[in-house]
Amino acid sequence: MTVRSPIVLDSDPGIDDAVALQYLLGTGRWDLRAYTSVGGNLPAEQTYRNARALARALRIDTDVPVHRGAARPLTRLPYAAAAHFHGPAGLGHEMLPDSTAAHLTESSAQALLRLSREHEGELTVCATGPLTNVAIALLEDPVFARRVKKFVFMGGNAQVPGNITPVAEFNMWADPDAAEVVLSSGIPFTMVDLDASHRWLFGPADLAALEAAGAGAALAARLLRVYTDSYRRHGGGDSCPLHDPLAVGVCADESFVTLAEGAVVVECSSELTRGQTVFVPSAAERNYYTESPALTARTRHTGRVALGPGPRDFTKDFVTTLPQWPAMA
Ligand SMILES: [Ca+2]
Repeated sequence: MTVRSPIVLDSDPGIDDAVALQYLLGTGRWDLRAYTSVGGNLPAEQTYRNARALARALRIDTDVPVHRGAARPLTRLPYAAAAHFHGPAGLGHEMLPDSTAAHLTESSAQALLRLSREHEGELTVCATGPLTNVAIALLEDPVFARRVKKFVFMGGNAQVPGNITPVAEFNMWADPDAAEVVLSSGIPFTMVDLDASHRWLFGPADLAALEAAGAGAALAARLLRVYTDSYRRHGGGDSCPLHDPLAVGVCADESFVTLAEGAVVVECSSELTRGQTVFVPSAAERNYYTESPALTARTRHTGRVALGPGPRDFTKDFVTTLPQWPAMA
């Protein structure tokens, strides 16, 4: 029997978060220790509600604790709703019933800290929303950065335009201060950004495959139909990117993306370029930029940054893996 590795999914469901969770379960390779919600696509209370309902729909609510995330970004006003993309309550047109599990008093950040101690050196943390919870954990205990084995997040854009402003990706824009805390902390990060996620598209043939995959994939198919319609309305054609599922995929297999080593500095002061992720290739890859003390001081910690898709077909893996864990809604 395969030993499953401990992981926490920190998420702001959200449609692509929802299917990322089902995909994670479908891989069968992870021991999901907690599902920690964070505000982002919707206010924190709504993403928490959605996380509980999804845990129930995916039949994990008796085994996997769901935690409530920070009520607002580190220094900014509470999250607005991206309802125009994800539907009025964040999960398309679904009205999923709440879980009957007890509400926990331990917050998402507290759960992250506890699990990093219980699984020191072994825990993978995958974040598919703003990085508020992870930043709070790091501010509370900076050693968190050294206890996690791997931190993979969906967010940012290294060499391509943004998706919420011309220069910023949504998760980084939603809480840039949190992203800056995390990316300068020394945590071993892998940034799964728009450079890669906009290249793994889910199209009509993939939707048809999911719709044909049986009742257990019907919820995901309905959600992805709404998501694709949203992208179509915003000029995205007949397909949608698999942002959050790709981050989950990269936790297990980096060959879905092409990675480069470097530092990422997040713009926090300017409203115009808020949340822009400035990718600075590692010293071995560059011989300029050295005259900026600001950059030099802030590029001490490097991580791995996706610069494009990798050799292994992620969309194909997603479509075949997700139905392995049937939903009951
Ligand atoms: Ca998300």
